Amino acid sequence: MGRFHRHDDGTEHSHDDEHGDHSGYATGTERVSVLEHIFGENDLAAAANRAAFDARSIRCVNLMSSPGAGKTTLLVHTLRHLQEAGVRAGVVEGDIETSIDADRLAGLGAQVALLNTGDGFGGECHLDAPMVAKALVDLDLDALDLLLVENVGNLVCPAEFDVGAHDSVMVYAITEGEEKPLKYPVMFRSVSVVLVNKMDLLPHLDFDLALFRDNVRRINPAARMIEVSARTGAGLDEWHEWLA
Ligand SMILES: Nc1nc2c(ncn2[C@@H]2O[C@H](COP(=O)(O)OP(=O)(O)O)[C@@H](O)[C@H]2O)c(=O)[nH]1
Ligand SMILES: [Mg+2]
Repeated sequence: MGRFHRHDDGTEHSHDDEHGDHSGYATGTERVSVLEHIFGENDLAAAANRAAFDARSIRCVNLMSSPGAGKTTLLVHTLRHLQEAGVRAGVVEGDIETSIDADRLAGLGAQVALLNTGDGFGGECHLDAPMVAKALVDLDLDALDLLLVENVGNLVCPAEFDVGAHDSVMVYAITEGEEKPLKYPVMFRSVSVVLVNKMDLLPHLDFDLALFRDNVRRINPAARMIEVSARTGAGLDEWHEWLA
């Protein structure tokens, strides 16, 4: 059996063609029931998170990517921008271990709640809604306009867990190649925006930008692609406008 998978319309099935089942669980209906239960619990917690945001008119955006694509570097720029724009921002910083990224975001005017997922089996590879709910306790939600969630770096699992965000955004580094939208379609399908990052490196790479854009379109025709460099700040105005 391939990985259990659920669509927004509620239909559920597994795919043999998307990505292999690396869970080590026995196959069969029992496993499907366990997964249904996990997703059901997660969806309840996600709805509660979203209700808490909506009650305070907070917009919540979930940032996902491979490790090292540039989420934290982007957040440094974005938090500076939000501070100047008078937007009261918060960050839920998800990492398997360490406070390295949370520390990088200190002093930029945002409330930061750190979530280390290392207690799970080998360290959870994604954030789920109950984890985010725990982090919310550390934030003064009444003093927030915008909450950014930096998910754990991974192109597979984070896309499968609703954390209660209103939108999901992917940071994609052009050093990752053109074909990843085809290899990780669940992730690319789950986002509204793909920030195509590390554009400053384009002259030094063989990266075929047109082919990458075509591949994203094949998987998610509605996704907006914004070319940026989180290192130099290029292209970030368009991203900040989208976020506003
Ligand atoms: N050249 C270049 N490097 C970048 C850019 N954005 C991030 N990096 C570098 O990529 C590495 C990983 O970035 P980080 O923000 O920690 O990625 P994260 O794991 O997604 O949070 C760091 O060495 C960054 O300096 C970019 O736009 N251009
Ligand atoms: Mg990071």
